Amino acid sequence: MARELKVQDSDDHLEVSPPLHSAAGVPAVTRAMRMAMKQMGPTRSGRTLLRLNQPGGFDCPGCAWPDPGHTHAAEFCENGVKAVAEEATTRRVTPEFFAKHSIEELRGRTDYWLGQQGRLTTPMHKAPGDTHYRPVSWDAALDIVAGHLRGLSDPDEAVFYTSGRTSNEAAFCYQLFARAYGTNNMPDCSNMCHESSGTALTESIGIGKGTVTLTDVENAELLVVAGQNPGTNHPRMLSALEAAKKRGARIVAINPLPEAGLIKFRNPQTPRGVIGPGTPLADLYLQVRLGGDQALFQALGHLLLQRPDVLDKDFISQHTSGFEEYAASLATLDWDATARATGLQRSEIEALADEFARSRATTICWAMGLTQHRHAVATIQDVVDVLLLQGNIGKPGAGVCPVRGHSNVQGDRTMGVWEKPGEKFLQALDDEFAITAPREHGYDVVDAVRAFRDGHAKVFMAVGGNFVRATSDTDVTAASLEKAALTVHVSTKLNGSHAVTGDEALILPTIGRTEEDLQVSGAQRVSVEDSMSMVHASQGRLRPADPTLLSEVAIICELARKTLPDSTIDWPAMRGDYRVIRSHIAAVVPGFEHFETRLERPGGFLLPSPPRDERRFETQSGKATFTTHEMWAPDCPPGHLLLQTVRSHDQYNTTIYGMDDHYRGIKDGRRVVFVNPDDLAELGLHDEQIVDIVSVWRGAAGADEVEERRADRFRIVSYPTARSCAAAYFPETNVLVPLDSTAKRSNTPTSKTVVVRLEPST
Ligand SMILES: Nc1nc2c(c(=O)[nH]1)N[C@H]1C(S)=C(S)[C@@H](COP(=O)(O)OP(=O)(O)OC[C@H]3O[C@@H](n4cnc5c(=O)[nH]c(N)nc54)[C@H](O)[C@@H]3O)O[C@H]1N2
Ligand SMILES: Nc1nc2c(c(=O)[nH]1)N[C@H]1C(S)=C(S)[C@@H](COP(=O)(O)OP(=O)(O)OC[C@H]3O[C@@H](n4cnc5c(=O)[nH]c(N)nc54)[C@H](O)[C@@H]3O)O[C@H]1N2
Ligand SMILES: [Mo]
Repeated sequence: MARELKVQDSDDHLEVSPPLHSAAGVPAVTRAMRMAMKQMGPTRSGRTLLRLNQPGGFDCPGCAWPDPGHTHAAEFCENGVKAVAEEATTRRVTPEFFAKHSIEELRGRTDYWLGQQGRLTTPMHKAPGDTHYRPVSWDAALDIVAGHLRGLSDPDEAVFYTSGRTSNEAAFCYQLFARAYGTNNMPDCSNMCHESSGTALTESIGIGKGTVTLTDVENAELLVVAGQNPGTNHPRMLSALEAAKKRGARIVAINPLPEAGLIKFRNPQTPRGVIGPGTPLADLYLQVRLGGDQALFQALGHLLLQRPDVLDKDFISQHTSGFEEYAASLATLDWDATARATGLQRSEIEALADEFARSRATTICWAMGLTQHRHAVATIQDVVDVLLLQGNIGKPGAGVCPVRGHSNVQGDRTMGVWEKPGEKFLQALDDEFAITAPREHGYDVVDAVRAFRDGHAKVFMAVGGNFVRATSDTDVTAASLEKAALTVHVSTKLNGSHAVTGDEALILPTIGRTEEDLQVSGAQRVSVEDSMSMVHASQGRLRPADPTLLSEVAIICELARKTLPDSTIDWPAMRGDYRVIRSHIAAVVPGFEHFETRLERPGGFLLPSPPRDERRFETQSGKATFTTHEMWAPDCPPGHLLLQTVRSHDQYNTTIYGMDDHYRGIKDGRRVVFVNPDDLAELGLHDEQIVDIVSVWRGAAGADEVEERRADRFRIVSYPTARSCAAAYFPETNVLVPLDSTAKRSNTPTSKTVVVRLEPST
């Protein structure tokens, strides 16, 4: 078991070929199956994959795209298979592994190498001053955490992070524990992800979630996909785009990169996709400059306002506020500024306006390409404004569709994992459990790093995720976490964050989605919420990676019991039977009435959405709100480029499945930077050259002093991206993103605009 695994971990064999123009198809699933066999072997692969996204099976730990009624016999995609294989692997990380590798040594390893070692099996403890993790009993491990928490002078010195894999049940217990303990310090991966969408939508339409269902996507007349790469990150979305296309929908892609999955889809589940030519997707492909979407949507608003015949005047007068001001702000447009910001021709923007004018039902989907910019919140509100002009909210085929990342990131928020909980939620929690939850807002991700850096926080606990590698400014984040008195990670797999420890540290291994969760009352199911507010059950059947593993719920409830001995909350009852947790959720969270029985329905149930269901907007004005913003776009000084940090096809955030980025033509390497050939010529650089990427940052207020950060030795790949824009993979490039470079109001790191220059490596 403890045999060393050889993992190729360098770019020595990097090969580059031209990018592809279509996505998916049989080769994709074949590639993924090969990966599954390598991790699980044939019998386990078959047994596991057949239960993916099936009634009575488990929810795919891949992305948050909904399942079409849980009916297809093989409702999985290439990346779902990879995500399952990564978790259901037969490889194991045992105490002998930790005896052999010091923490210092693990710190030098990539997340790929760490992840390939397999599943964690044993609670591990690093004592103060020690160089290695050593095995520890569950009881002793949880006593250590409880001891630290009880010893803090203020509950706000503890920080409780969550990644969006956590089930509703675990998330609910976790936030209850944090609040019963006395803090709202609950940063989560959302802070780095769709926080900008939540902030923008709550103000504009009164709810921080999308307003469409899968049926709406399939019935839209116009589908806009902006700042999203579904071919890699939400492959099952391509089936919905294909279905829409077959019904005559038009599709517009807005993206600086020509992403294969937006150009053409070869569906592995239809004959046409297997042997035929596939379905062309985007009718219009706008290669916008990074951060140019706000200018684009304002120009679109301007053009639509010139055509009163295409506006929905009844909707505007009955259901919206702020129209006059919005219309006045876009009565004229500076086309030169628009061209500079978007990098697009006026005729391209006019073509986009024609698409909108023709459509009676428009849905706009987006992901990280819109949310991770300084002006992300304003940009998303400008997107909503355009939809409001034509009444495209709360009617079939129309609405906003922020496509979520982690499979239960939306559910975790619904369960109260949030550093800024609302009064209504806290009041319901207080009533149900006879506690007084703290009212003061807590730290989000970036503020949590600052709190450790400045000595205000002392204990860091994470349920899932890879905080140090996923957060911006890796070196600053790592140095801050190292100041903690205790760091605790509840994890399935080893990752870079485990090698960045506080004075004392713990790794608590846990079971995953694919595995059976046995408690005193029997096998438990859990629930999750997808990107379109469908809640459904998930139940794993595989034997856990190790018989001693505890579930996330068990770890949290036992820790709560030890930390809060006087608590009147019955933690053991919740741990023993998750139905008890669900009955509390039903009492606290609106929309979860009769939770247990509604969970029986195959495919689950839909949570209410006032804008979608009844065009009701719970905003300040009681109406959907047009917002007016001054146009802004990132500045790119001469000799520099705007860098976006993206995912390759072979990774799940910081989990690296392999070293290829198939659709973009990259094989066996990750340290590449994609640059437009014309920019290369202008900068005096060339394809295949090895360069250091240097980010330059003047501070949020444009300070005089320039801060520089460096990532060494990337190979230039000449690539047809938008002008003055570059792209490279995260987490490697997170060292370049300054901690203080965040979106206004949502505080999300600006991972999609980093001003950089490229220097030939020495
Ligand atoms: N296989 C796989 N699936 C995943 C993930 C994964 O890592 N692997 N991650 C999950 C998570 S947590 C998330 S949040 C989602 C992320 O899903 P995506 O948002 O698709 O992920 P990114 O790779 O960050 O891609 C951003 C896309 O936006 C484009 N873009 C960047 N900047 C701009 C801009 O300024 N304007 C416009 N219009 N486009 C821009 C990029 O070119 C790219 O196509 O995927 C989820 N699903
Ligand atoms: N530069 C840059 N940085 C980014 C982004 C970007 O686009 N660019 N994207 C951001 C986004 S959108 C997101 S969502 C964040 C992601 O941030 P995180 O969610 O923190 O990171 P992940 O890489 O998804 O976490 C992977 C780890 O989760 C653990 N894990 C997996 N499954 C389970 C489980 O079932 N239970 C438990 N307890 N642990 C589990 C494993 O140990 C694994 O190593 O990263 C952000 N960081
Ligand atoms: Mo995400």
